[in-house]
Amino acid sequence: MLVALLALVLALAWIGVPRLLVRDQRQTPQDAPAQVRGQLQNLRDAALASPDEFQNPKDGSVLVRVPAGTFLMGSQEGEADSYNDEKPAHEVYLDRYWIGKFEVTNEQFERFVAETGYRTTAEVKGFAWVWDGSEFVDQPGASWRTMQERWGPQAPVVSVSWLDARAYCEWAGGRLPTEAEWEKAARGTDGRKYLWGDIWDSSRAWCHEASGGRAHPVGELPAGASPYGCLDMAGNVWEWCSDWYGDYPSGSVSNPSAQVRVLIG
Ligand SMILES: [Ca+2]
Repeated sequence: MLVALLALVLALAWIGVPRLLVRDQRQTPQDAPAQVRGQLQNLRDAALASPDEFQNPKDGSVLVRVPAGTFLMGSQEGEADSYNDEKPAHEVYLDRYWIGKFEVTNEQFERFVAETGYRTTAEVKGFAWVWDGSEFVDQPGASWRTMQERWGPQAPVVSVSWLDARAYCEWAGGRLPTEAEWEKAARGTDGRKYLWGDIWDSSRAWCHEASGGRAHPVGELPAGASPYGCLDMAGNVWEWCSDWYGDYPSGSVSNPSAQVRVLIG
């Protein structure tokens, strides 16, 4: 699955940070275009709301419940379109958690900024890493604000650093998901390769060839929903995870995290 996602992401390169850039132990790019999908856990409201879905009043995010249990993480040896850093496939146990159904939008991020006065890394440094059609370039003056002007309030927020993403999630009452939490929310527990099954379908995700080279309002492709109902996990924009990057374990693990920031989906 990760393999599939990575393949997709590489195809998507108009926006996002190639995961391999994160792998070489350099500092995570502070101005990387990315967005956040807040993940809440043990929030009091969750227990009072629907058993499977509720809305976080702080930022308006819809959260879906992912039950406790194991799932298969990573790709099998010999699997087509797979990368070595996504192997071996291994069983992971996760406690129950809640994760954002949609990518966080510009409108939501603006609410966070209005309430806190937060300045993103790109705004402090005076530039952001922006896809120019063939590669990422440092673009003076670019930030989530300029990208909002370009793609609109319902598009996912981009040009936010990992620190920005973490700050947003903390403000919203949650945290970034680990890579394992993200992957389970995307592929469920039956070992499927893509969110919807084992066969790639470019009509279900805003991948490079279908997107027109731009981000789209979140949730426009319901046919691309994950088994838990999460949307745009494949395609649209990449999303920050809380983890540090690292080798996958060879055996089963429980509630893992790793060591270089992971950007996915
Ligand atoms: Ca995505």
